[in-house]
Amino acid sequence: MSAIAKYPILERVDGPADLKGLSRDELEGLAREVRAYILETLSPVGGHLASSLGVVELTVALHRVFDSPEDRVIWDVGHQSYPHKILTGRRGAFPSIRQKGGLSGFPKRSESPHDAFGVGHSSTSISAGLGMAAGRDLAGEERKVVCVIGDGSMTAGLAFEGLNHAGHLDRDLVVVLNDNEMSISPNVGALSSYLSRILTGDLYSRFRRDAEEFLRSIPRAGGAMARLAKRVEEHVKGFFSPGMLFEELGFTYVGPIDGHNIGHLVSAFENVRKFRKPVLVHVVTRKGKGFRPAEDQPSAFHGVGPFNPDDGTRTARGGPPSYTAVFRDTLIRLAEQDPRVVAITAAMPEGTGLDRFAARFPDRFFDVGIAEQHAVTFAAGLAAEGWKPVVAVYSTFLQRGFDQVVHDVALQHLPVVFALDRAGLVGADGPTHHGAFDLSYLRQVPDLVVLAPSDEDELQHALATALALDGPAAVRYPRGAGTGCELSKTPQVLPLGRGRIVAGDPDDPGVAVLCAGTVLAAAREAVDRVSAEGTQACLFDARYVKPLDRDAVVRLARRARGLVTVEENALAGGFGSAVLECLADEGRPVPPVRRLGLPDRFVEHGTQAELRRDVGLDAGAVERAIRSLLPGP
Ligand SMILES: Cc1ncc(C[n+]2csc(CCOP(=O)(O)OP(=O)(O)O)c2C)c(N)n1
Repeated sequence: MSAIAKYPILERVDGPADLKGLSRDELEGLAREVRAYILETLSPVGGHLASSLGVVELTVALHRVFDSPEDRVIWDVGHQSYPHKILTGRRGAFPSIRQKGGLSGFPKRSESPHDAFGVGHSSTSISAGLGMAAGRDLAGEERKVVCVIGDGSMTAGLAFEGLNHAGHLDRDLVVVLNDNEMSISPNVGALSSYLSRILTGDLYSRFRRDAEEFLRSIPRAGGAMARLAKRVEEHVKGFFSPGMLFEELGFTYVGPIDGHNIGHLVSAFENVRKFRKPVLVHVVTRKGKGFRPAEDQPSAFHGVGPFNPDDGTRTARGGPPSYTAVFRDTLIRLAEQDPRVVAITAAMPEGTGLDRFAARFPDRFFDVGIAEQHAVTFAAGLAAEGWKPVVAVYSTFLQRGFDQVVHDVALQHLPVVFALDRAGLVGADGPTHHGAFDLSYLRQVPDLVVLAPSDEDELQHALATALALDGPAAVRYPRGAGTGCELSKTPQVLPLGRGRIVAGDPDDPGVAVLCAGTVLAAAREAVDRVSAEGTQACLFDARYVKPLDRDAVVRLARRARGLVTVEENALAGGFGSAVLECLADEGRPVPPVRRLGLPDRFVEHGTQAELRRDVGLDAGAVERAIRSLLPGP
């Protein structure tokens, strides 16, 4: 069957302008086709499925009513932007999504004028949109700015900062709250309960009950008081607006609206278009809508690998356990031995592996919502009371909590452990998600111990070591499968600030290859290859980026003909920098050095293997670096 026959309405849509002439029935047909197209395209490759399926009707209605790109449509997080991409001229390119050279999985300003703001981290849309609204007003221009934010993303402080300022500035701004009661996992927190009480009407009933109780408690005073009581009783419903919280913040509240009813959505947006002040449109959607397996298991289908489009089954990944799984199991073992160990996630229980910890130790587990800054300071508070908090967070998202790491943890010498998952190149999620900077931004913090284990067994030891310290520590490890090495029965506490030689002779090293983290495997391959040809090379696993094993570095540098440093972190300020600083500080003559790591540019998306090859972090690149330090033929 030709593509045209399959998607007859969608095939006619090359941009939002093509939606303007469609009938209500055609808009509904278009939504069905967009959904089918997403399912067909993603089933062999995977991607952010459930959130995108949930906003199909919402996206159709937004592009029907608003005029992107003149009107700015800003998607929060952006993982739900697939229907937006399909309807804004990228239908044909959609099958390339998340693949090297293809469409990004997130809105990206350089990709399309319809992507008003680049994104990947959550809760930025209201601040960015308000800035655009303020910029528009300064320029005396006319256009709408529409921010679409999920109830999960609304839990972050940044979103509240934006709302607070928006009410104050009182500009023409539309915030669409896409409420599906889910973050990646079920949403948490008071705001989430508030929203569900709006939906059930429970808020009003409770308010009335409380008011009635209050009125009954007033003595029969008669006169003015009695008249007031009567009026309150009569008008209590009038007092009440379901979106009272948002009204108090200076927004006009519209909703709740069925987010799968295009007719209702279009009418609501047509009305809202006429407003000239902050409006919050509360839209209720179902995550995974239209694909039963995703509706039933929205967390599993949030970000998904290849799946069967008929029944949603997925093939289990074989091979060695992932670093996340080893962290997950080790932490549970260590927590069994030490009842002071507690664990914290910022809305990522599955992604970090803490879901099992939560099941095993429900009282010692905290999901704080998408609130990395709060997670860090909350952990500091727990540590101040003698607990041993482990904050499990993706490297890229800890960027949000940097000041808290410095001011609330390190400066106060509190023993908080940061388990940094997804350190290094993450692959298809691309530059918003690569954990490219943690070694640089953590290495400069006084008192903080930074461990970069080189395989999954080392990860076990690193975690045990971090938990045994009396100050703060970070342990970084990558996305994906481990090396398949044997796992020690008991995690060991490692000597502080000491690395280890894993191949070659440190007294006669030839070329010394110094590694931080799981790049060791590629380096080992390279060292094995050149050694097999009789070239002398020595391989050093630093284990710690801070404190650095200065003795070992100086000793190797004194005897080596050249040094290669390898890390999956930005070269600027990373492990290689630490090695050079150390040698400069020691006043040593430095042999020729090649530093391998992430370049001073944002690395795009692709598979991890493709990206490592591109940036020069595979075995071939290490081998070339070693050879470049040998005397010429
Ligand atoms: C700062 C930050 N922390 C964590 C994440 C990981 N993350 C991606 S989507 C998501 C849930 C978002 O929930 P919501 O906004 O309600 O959107 P939904 O997926 O439910 O449509 C999370 C936690 C992120 N993108 N950014």
